[in-house]
Amino acid sequence: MSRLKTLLAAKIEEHRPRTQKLQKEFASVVIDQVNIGQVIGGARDIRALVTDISYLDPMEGIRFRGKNIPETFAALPKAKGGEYPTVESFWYFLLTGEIPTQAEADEVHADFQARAKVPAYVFEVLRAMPKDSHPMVMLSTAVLTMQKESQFAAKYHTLKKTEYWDAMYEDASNLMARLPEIAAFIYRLKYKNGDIIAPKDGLDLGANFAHMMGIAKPYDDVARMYFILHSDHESGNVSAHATHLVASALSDAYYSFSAGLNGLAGPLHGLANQEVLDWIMAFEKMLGGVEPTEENVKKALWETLNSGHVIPGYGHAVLRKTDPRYQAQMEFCLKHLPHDPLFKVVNMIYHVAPGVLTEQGKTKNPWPNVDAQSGVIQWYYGLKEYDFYTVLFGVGRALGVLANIVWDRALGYPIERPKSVTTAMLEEWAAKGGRQ
Ligand code: NMX
Ligand code: MLT
Repeated sequence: MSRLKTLLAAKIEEHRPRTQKLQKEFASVVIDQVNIGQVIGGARDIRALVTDISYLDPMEGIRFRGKNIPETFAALPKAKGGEYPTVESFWYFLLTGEIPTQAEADEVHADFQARAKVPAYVFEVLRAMPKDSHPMVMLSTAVLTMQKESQFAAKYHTLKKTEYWDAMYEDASNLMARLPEIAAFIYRLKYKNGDIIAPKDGLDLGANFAHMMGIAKPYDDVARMYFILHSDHESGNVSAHATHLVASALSDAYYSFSAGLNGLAGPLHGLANQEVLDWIMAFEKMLGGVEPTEENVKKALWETLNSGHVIPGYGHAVLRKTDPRYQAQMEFCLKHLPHDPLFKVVNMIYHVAPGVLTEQGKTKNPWPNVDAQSGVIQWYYGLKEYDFYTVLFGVGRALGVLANIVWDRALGYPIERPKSVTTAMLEEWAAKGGRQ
């Protein structure tokens, strides 16, 4: 057994009594109350999910296993010749909460390489899809197509409940190892006339992805940074929750992650990174060669709001300040592409949009989220087909949601099944001032 899996097994054994004790001795302790606004309003803020993999503070932003973004980047072993940690070391960290040594990270790399072969039928299915399929449909389909590889599904009838996590870990690791090649294949098939670049042995996941995309350095670091930043955002976001929900029925990792990707493909969630570029391109087209200024940005933002649409890349269900993932990418831009014209427009929007949204007075958070800043980096390195951007989010998001469903099975979380009520019941409780 690999060092990662051995450590994970030990961590699971150590953790299980904590969950069991809470369930057995403290099940009736109240930690939240639910009001009508939350029931109608998307379950906002209801404390109803458990994860130890990441936590999102509204003001501070995300912490992975207790570390914020700069701490995470600083703590993990870096890729050879790169400024960012390897995705492999981050996977080890997300699963176990421990910082791997270089040797342990190298072992994950070797393990991923051993698992990386994508079944040929996946490429056949992708090639057979309509040419105008959205890349997220292609990614989700590719993942679902591989369901027949699931070890969890194959062994389900023979496994004890305490052994479920092992098969889920195998499925999650196989999926994680294969996703970069599938994503790059979709890109080259769709936008590069099917001129596919084969994976190369010896490269870490980020570098191999850059290689298969056909984009030169420092895109290897862009890929590492991007996948890590998009990995996890605690458990209530749509992609994480959808993955967890489907996995709670003991559906395997393929079914579950495909569901998560389908949620990520919504414009209020991961597709917002595509929407941001779409908004900027429409704005520039509308200007017809006139220089963007804060004045004409402001006018365009108001036009978007007045037409009843959202400003993509702004607002958040939990965050109440600028997303630190936005800031991390902005720092990258300031270092690598400070004079890029698109970066300048993104910064102009950052100067103007929070004021416009505040003046409009609807959103609880007028600040930018991760999606407002991610496309500009991709664009700069030549990835201008922005309907592909959510696929990049999806590969990154796999790290978080797959690590989570391994732990879901390890801790034996049950099938998720909240209770629904009728509108008449809500009206009755509203009239009585509460549910007696
Ligand atoms: N532009 C215009 N209106 C907005 C925006 C925005 N960026 N953000 C929120 N609002 C509106 C929202 O539509 C709602 O309007 P109404 O009362 O008419 O339904 C009102 O403000 C209150 O919404 P909030 O409670 O502030 O936000 P909520 O938690 O419901 O939604 C988002 C969160 C992220 C869905 C929302 O801010 C949004 O639609 N943002 C734009 C899309 C986006 O960037 N999504 C990506 C989020 C990050 N990710 O990658 O998933
Ligand atoms: C995410 O990364 O999932 C988004 O920021 C959405 C969220 O956290 O609700």
